[in-house]
Amino acid sequence: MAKPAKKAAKGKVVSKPAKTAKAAKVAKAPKEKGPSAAEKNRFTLYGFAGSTSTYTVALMLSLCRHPFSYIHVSLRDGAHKLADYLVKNRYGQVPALRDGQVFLVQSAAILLHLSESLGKFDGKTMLEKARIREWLFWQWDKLAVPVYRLRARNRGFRQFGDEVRVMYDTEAKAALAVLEGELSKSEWIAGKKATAADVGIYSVVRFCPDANVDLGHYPHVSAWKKRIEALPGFATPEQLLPMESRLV
Ligand SMILES: N[C@@H](CCC(=O)N[C@@H](CS)C(=O)NCC(=O)O)C(=O)O
Repeated sequence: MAKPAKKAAKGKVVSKPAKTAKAAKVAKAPKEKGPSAAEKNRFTLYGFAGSTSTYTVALMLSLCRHPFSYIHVSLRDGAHKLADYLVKNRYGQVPALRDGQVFLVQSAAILLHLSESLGKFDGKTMLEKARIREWLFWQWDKLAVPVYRLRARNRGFRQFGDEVRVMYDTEAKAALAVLEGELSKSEWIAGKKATAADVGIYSVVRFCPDANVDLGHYPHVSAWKKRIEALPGFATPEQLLPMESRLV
């Protein structure tokens, strides 16, 4: 806010001396404030480039425009089962997120933590908050497991026969039909704007083609996917998850 002009002793208004052209120019173009050192150091994400659960956390941080360091945990070398990693994630899985002094695990729980603590992609009412949790639980219950199992089979990481493949395929399609119905009624899953529920579910839907599940049958889901990809800060797994560690 501009300071009021100073009053002189006799009640006269004394205006400030006029700024030189150079000083005025400097005042007009303030330097853009980058993240502070504390902000930069706050988050470290431990993950693996091919991991969908790591991607969802990286995407959330990117959408929140928050810098983070990234530590590559080599699943191929079994680094996620070593003692120094198990103190970060008791389940021996990626991702883990260091927020200051604490480690957080389970990607859906991390999304909720980020949305609440950064005040972005969070619910604005008790009902919206409850809806976000509901959809994130549903996502793991009904959508993520079949899609991830089918994707892992396609990539040669899991072996199972055709009967099981058909079962997962049916489950994935049933879950997408539920999502299609919901997104035919509203633009976003749990609120009037994008929330952590959209970020979490997007990170599964994105990988449907890798699981041979065709999104062409779900026009509302496909349109919503494009809306997420148009959000400021959106980035792909390739852009966010390198094969080596990256410190900010
Ligand atoms: N529910 C967990 C799932 C994490 C998960 O399945 N991570 C995979 C990579 S995407 C993993 O670490 N797999 C190795 C293992 O389970 O031993 C989460 O959301 O964080």
